[in-house]
Amino acid sequence: MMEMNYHLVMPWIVVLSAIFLVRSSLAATYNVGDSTGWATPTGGDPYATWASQHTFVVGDVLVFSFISGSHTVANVTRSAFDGCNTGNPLSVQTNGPASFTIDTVGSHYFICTILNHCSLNQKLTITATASTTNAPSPRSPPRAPSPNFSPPLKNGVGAPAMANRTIYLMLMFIGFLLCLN
Ligand SMILES: [Cu+2]
Repeated sequence: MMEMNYHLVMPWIVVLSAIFLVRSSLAATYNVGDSTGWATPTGGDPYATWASQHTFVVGDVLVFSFISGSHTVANVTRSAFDGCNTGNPLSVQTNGPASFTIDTVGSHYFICTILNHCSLNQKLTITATASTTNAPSPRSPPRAPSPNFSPPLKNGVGAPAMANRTIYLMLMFIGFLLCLN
């Protein structure tokens, strides 16, 4: 047990490190609010807390989970976010779960347009930086900010996950080959 066979172990360390590096820079899918989903907070500012616990890059997908009719998710300007102005959003999605692909660097603002939910802090702002691996981003072409773009959910959630899995499999295969040598 004390004698580690470095010939066998080293390739795996390399592979695991590579997986970690690739993972940390690839676009990812986030469930906003985690298990709470997109709901009206009963106190505090949980979505600010949630956002502060994550880092976002262009290409990431935000999934807002809510029952259609109970909430909405509107992409709004900063001033509309600050003032909870629901009048003139950039886009609104009324069907939950709703996904939003972050397609530009910088800050993005989301609010619920139902009743006074925004005033109760059902609002989220995130700031995205450039992705290190897919700068021109062939996987995420600029998406029309169409409000009723119904199938984006499957594409948005599935594509990055699929790319991740492909890279995992490739790295596992490389590790396997290294072990054979
Ligand atoms: Cu709401």
